Amino acid sequence: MVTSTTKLLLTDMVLGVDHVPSNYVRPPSERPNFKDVQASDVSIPLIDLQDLQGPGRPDVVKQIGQACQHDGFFQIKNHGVSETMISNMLRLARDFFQLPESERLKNYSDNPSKTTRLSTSFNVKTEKVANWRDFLRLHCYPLEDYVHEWPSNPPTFREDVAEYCTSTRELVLRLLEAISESLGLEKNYVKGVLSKQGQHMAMNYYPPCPQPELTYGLPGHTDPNLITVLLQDDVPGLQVLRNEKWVAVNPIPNTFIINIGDQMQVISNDRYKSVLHRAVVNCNKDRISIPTFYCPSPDAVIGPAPELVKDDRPAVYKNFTYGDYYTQFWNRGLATECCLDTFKISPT
Ligand SMILES: O=C(O)CCC(=O)C(=O)O
Repeated sequence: MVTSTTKLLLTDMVLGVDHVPSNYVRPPSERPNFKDVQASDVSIPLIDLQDLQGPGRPDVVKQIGQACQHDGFFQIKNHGVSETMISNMLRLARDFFQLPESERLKNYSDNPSKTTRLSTSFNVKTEKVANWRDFLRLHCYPLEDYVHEWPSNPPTFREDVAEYCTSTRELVLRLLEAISESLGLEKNYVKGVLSKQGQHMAMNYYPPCPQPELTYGLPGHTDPNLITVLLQDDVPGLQVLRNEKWVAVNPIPNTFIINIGDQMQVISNDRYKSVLHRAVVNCNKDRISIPTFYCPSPDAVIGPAPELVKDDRPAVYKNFTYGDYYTQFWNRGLATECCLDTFKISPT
């Protein structure tokens, strides 16, 4: 007989489960503590990109720079990705996770170095406590290297996801120019350090959870990449650490949430912040989020931009390759102390 413990994916294991299995339960001091979480209201800036290519550009660039410096997170509207594409993506992700188990499992792998894979939690090979999440992870740039590996069910998956990836890449490149300018750098500076560039995407699926106070969809972590463009459905779950308090970022339809990743913190020599964030779950509704992770390619050498290193602001990080950083990130597991600390120049 197949029992719940033989299921590879959470989606299949949770059917009929009325409590959180012990391997998902966090120790009391590490639990979400919902009563201490603040509602987002105005705390995460919402930036209108309408004027980014017009006479209002300096003002939009300034808003982006301030958000990167003070919040590490901001929301954007009028970003150029159509509402139809956004709703297609959310529907496609939902349809994928509703496929029969045998169909989904065709994509299963627990090896983080695979470029297309369906898996669960974070890194089932190394972690001690599991997370209430299944995810499909895809490499997406250059598209022609990867599309043939992606799921072919639902039938429009490859075409719709490829279109979305192209649109989000264009958006990221516009944001990178603005971020470079906001740091006082030449507008192609950040793009220039990424070597051939990389783009990954996750489709995160968080099933309803019978005891959400005991576990996480994803515990607090920073993103190892350069910049992340997050699309979420209408179910709240994302929380961001701000002034040492967790703040809920409630969904606003057709907006993206942008966050600075570890590599941008390094390039900016700590002017911009890669901030801890987490996903919590709830007992009523499943939730979908779709982060696009924009990254350097593995051979790219990352370090503080020389123009941002001054006598009174010495380099905080040594130079390293993104490949080394990324391997370290996946091997150590999600932890609240940031992987960046390992790459700091030790004080003499
Ligand atoms: O689901 C979310 O809102 C956050 C997802 C996330 O942080 C991640 O996939 O790294």
